[in-house]
Parts: sequence; C-alpha cells; structure tokens
Amino acid sequence: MPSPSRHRVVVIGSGVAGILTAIKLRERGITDFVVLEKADTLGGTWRDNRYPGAACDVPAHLYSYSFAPNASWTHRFATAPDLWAYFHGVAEEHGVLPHVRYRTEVADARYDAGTWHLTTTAGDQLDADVVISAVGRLHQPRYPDIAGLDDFAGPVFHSARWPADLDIAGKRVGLIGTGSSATQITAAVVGQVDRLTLFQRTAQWVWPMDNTPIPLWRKALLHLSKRYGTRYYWSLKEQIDFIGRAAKGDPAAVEARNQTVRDALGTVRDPELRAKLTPDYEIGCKRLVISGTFYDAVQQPNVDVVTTGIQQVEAGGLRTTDGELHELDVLVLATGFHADAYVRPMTVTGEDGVTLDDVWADVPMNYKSVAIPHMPDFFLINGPFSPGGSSSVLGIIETHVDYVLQLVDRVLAEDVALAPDPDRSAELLAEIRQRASQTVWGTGGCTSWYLDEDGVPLVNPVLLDELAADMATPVPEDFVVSARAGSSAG
Ligand code: N01
Repeated sequence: MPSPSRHRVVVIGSGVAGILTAIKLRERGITDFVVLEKADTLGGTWRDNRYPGAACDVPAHLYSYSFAPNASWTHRFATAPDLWAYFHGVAEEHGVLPHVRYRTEVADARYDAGTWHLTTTAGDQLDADVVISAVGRLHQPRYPDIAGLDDFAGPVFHSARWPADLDIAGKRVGLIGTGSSATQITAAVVGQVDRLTLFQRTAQWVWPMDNTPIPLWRKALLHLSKRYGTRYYWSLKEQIDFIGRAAKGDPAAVEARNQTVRDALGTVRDPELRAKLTPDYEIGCKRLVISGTFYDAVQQPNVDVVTTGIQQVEAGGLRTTDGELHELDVLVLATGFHADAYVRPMTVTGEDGVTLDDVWADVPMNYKSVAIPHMPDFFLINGPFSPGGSSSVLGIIETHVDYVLQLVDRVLAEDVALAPDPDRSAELLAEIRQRASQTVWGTGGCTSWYLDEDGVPLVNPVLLDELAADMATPVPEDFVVSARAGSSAG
C-alpha cells in the first residue's frame, strides 16, 4: 500500500466555508493543504440544490464574502446557479481550485501522537497536522419514513437531488413538506405543472419579501462607490438582524415581525385555505420561510393543499389516511436535512481513543462551535450551536474561520496540539443551552431542525456582532496545550 500523503492542513468540504478556509490559509502563506470534496465540483449547497426556484433567501449582497463584494447581483436574492458561479469564481480567483481533491469522501479520522490519519471511503489514506471540517449543516437529505416510496411508478427524489433533465411541464406533481425548499419549489413550478399537490404536515409562518431587481442606479453606485456598498451592506444587515432580534425576544422586533407575517397570511383570500395555512405555534419557532411569492402561488387554481396525514405511497400516487388516492406523476420530497449529523457519518477518534460518539453521547459538546474536547487540532466551521435565525451564514463562517486560523497559526508556529478544555467547554455550552431553551425556538411549541432529541435548540441565540466580539481572539486558558510528537514541520 502506498504511504499516505501528508499535509499540514486538511480541509474537509469545498462549500462556502471550505472555499473561505482555503482562501484564508493561502493568505497566511500556508499552502501545504488539501481540500477534500466528496463530489466532483465545489460549491456545497449551491451545487446540490438545483430544484426549480432554488435561491438564497438572505439578500445576495449580504450573502457574499466581505472581501469579495459583487456589484453585479441582479436581484435582492440570488439564484443557486448565480451563487454557485460567484463562489466558484472567487475560489478560482484566489487560487483555491488546485488544492481541491474531488470525489474524495473522508470515512474515518484518527488521532495518534500529533497526527491525524484520515481514511477515505475508497480506502486512500492521508495524514495531517490539522483537520478543519467545513462540511456544512444542511447537506444530508432526510428521507421520510413513508411506506411504499419505492413502489411509486414515476420519479421520486429529494429536493436536493432534483434530476437535471426532468420535465415537469403538464405533470401532476406531489410535494411533501412546507419548509423553505418546498415553498420555493411551489412558487417556481406552479405555472408549469398540470396540478401541484402540497402535502403539508405543519403550516409555516411566512415573512413576505419580494425578490426585487437591483435597479441600475444602485448597481452603478455599487460599482463606483465602496462607501455606498458598505452603507447598503449595513442596511441589509439591519433588516436581517431584526429577525434575529425578534427571535431573541426584543419586544419591538417581535411586534413588527408578528404584524408583518400575520398581514401576509391575511392576503390568503379563501378562509378555508387560510385556516390550513395558519400555524398552531408561535411565530419564529421554526426558521421563518422568507418568500414574497408563496401565498400567491398556493392560491392558484391548480394547487391543492392536503393536510390529511400520509398513509402510503403507491405506484399511481400518494394515499392519505382518509383513504383518498392523490394521483401523481412526480413526487418531490422536500423533507429537510439531517441538520444534527455535522461531521457524521465520518467516524472520529481523538486522544486516548476517545471517539466523537463518546464526546457527543449526550449533546454535541463543543467549544464555541469550532472545537471539540479531546480532539486536538481538529476544528469545525459552523459546527454545533452556531447562531441560528435568518442571519447570513457568511458572517458566521467568516468569524469562525478567522478564529480557527488564529488557533492554526499557534499550532504551526509553536508545534503544539490544541484541544479545548472539557470543563470550560461544558460550562460555556450549558450557558448557551440555557439561553437557547428560553428562546421562541425552544418554547414556541413546534418541532424543527433547530432542536435536538430533548427539544433543546442546537443554536446559539446570539447576533453576529456579539459572536464576532466574543470570537475576536482565542482565550489561551480555555485550551489544553500538548507537545506534538508526529509533526511534519521542517
Ligand atoms: O427543510 P425543513 P427545508 N411527512 O426541515 C416536512 C435552508 N434553506 O429543506 O414541519 C410529511 O425546513 C416537514 O414537516 P414538519 C433553511 O435554513 C434555505 O425546506 O416537520 N412531512 C417540513 O415541512 C431552511 O430552514 C434556503 O411537520 C414531512 C419539511 O418537510 C433549511 O434549509 C432554501 C415529513 C422540511 O422542512 C431547511 O429547509 C431552502 C414526513 N415524513 C432551504 N418529514 C434559502 O433560501 C419532513 N416533512 C437559503
């Protein structure tokens, strides 16, 4: 067997966070690194989600790297292909592409005497001083446990696996789910399909925000004036922070948010449909669906909203518990993701044989979402208990990458291994969980992908500015420092 290739740093994942990590490593002069990517292109979410209408519901100028503003965004929200092109372009411009090794999925990571030994699903081996997991949170499709899915005669697939060549024109399409993905699909396909049947288990609160074109004057100003770009960025951030402040319970923000979403629901004219679409839990408990088009789309005459439970899928369609068969040609499962998987199914074994499953037996224990006790020099970007709400994940990952790379600087400069102190990690996490459990995410009477099995949000209720202030510089006393035995330095 060939000896493992060895790198100072291995980054896992080439989505938005992996690309950023690679750019920042290169900026620091660290070039002995590889980015391992399980697919055959980079781009993560924006590569995988290509369903009709796939777009980012955070304003595009806010969903861009701070060092790479894009004055050419055409609309308030950017589509998946445009986002993919933007992130690919930035990666190319910053010399990331030669570092990416495609079709390489890490199955196992094992720490021994200062070295991480990685094994891929193909059996290849790599060694590294530092591992940075940038695998993202919403990438492992959650398939529903519904009897008969395999019996369906037509195409059936998860929203993140939409077949590129599928023609839905004139088809009877069934859509399970009413989250952000399903609502975007609804608005995009309603004008093409013969019938759309939306199988809704739980209604959603919808924040109406139109995807307005960026006017030419604004584009021109964005091209010409950096100062204007910064002002525009901050005004967008204020709008999004407003949703975050509401989630934290700020009374004025709560009132304004609630009024806005109730007014939006009020635009549904048919009282019966409006009743179906009215959630029975507090506004903001689930992540708000942000859509200026969903309510209009769902009122079109070729749309049915079915709230009766699903019994089974059959060759010809989907049967609900009232015995009715809803005949379908295509079935879309917009049923979300295993948001609590994080790095799993990859197995990780840290110092003294301690496994990730050991450390995460009760809760995904971590230090500030970026490090894990007993896992020296193994770091996460956007790990467990990262901020939630509707803030731009770009701000979160920029904060995390800056922080993690300060730790990496120390690891490489001093040739030490750093793992967060277990007691300090537990103390900080207990405090976050306590605050999170009191937010509407924990008390609002809903289930959501924010919650763990105990119903406690896996989310830090903190605004981006607060996160950035807290993570500006690592606190040395919070880390256990050990000498590294197997360094590749030199
Ligand atoms: O997934 P979800 P998503 N039978 O988990 C239903 C981001 N995102 O892909 O609520 C019937 O929100 C489930 O019902 P219930 C964004 O952060 C961003 O839509 O559990 N129904 C729910 O309605 C978002 O929050 C963009 O009762 C079943 C739906 O499926 C996150 O991704 C765009 C079921 C799943 O909703 C996830 O959104 C899209 C079953 N067995 C997504 N199982 C942007 O624009 C599940 N459901 C950035």
